[in-house]
Amino acid sequence: MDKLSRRDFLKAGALGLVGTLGAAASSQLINPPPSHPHQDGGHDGGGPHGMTMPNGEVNHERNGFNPTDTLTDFDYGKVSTLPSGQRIREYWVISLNKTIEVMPNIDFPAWVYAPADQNWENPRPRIPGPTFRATEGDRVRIHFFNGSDHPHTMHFHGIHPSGMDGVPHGGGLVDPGKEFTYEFDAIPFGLHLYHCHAFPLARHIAKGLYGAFIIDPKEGRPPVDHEFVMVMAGFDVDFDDANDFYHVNGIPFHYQMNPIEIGLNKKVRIYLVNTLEFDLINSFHLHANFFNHFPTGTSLTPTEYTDTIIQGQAQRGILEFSYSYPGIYMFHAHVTEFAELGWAGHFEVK
Ligand SMILES: [Cu+2]
Repeated sequence: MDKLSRRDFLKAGALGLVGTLGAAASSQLINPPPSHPHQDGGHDGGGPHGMTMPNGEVNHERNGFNPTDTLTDFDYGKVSTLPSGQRIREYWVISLNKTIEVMPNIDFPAWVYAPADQNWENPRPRIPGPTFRATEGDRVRIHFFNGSDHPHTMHFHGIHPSGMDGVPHGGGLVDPGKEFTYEFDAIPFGLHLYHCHAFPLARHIAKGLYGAFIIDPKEGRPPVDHEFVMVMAGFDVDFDDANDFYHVNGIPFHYQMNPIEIGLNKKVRIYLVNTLEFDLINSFHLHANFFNHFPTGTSLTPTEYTDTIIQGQAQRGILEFSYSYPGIYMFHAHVTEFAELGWAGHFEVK
């Protein structure tokens, strides 16, 4: 197969040269014929609203997850109480090799963290991995089994002992067929993340081994009507250490094709995490609105009222807003190239 580069994808979108790309690209890319009346002839081709769009949905069932469900899928674990009275949340996670259809007819040989029932039964592969959610001061115990064919770890951001840091030199590297239990207290409150820390690090992360880790403050956050988690990342489908597609919660363009419904004047809270490899920055821009930004979620007081934020890799923040006019509103990376390669979505305010 010809090498595909993101420049090729952009060029194809611009010039209608889809047929000149490799088979995989030509079978999925992107723009319908330039018949749209509002087509402006711009470089983004002829999709609806002048945007690039895939020509269909990926097979969510075969992938094992649907990003619409991921938005609100918070994993609180199996809850019990330690003799000390401390609450403990237990999780079972298995890493797997898993083929994910990231764009129609483009399969990516991913590595995934699959949440599972006790003793790793009924694993549920997904990208990103599960959104772990605990309360400040809880004990968190993660039973990790490596069901893939490469060594992996689970490296959590947070405050914990060295041996629980999920790095190779700390004993946290888990060989295929082996298990390891990570255990630590959930501190500090905020929005964190976890990812594999085996080397080569960029490759292990970019293959899909990342997820969000929310620690709620003891007293909680003010109630809202909608809470969504969004993990921003990319796919390097031709393994040239450059991203070909960008996405939120695993599938490029998903929320553009499947708008996220929110209520008029309802309060929205987004837990936004950037795990993108190979590009230095990512960003989030909200259309026709402004949001309060709580960087890393470690304070209950916002630091900024804005409509665009930038995140380097592992940066994260909580965004709060509401819409006072009904309609369809875009949100996307304001690295516009990323937006045209998948990192774009819609809110539908009703
Ligand atoms: Cu790994």
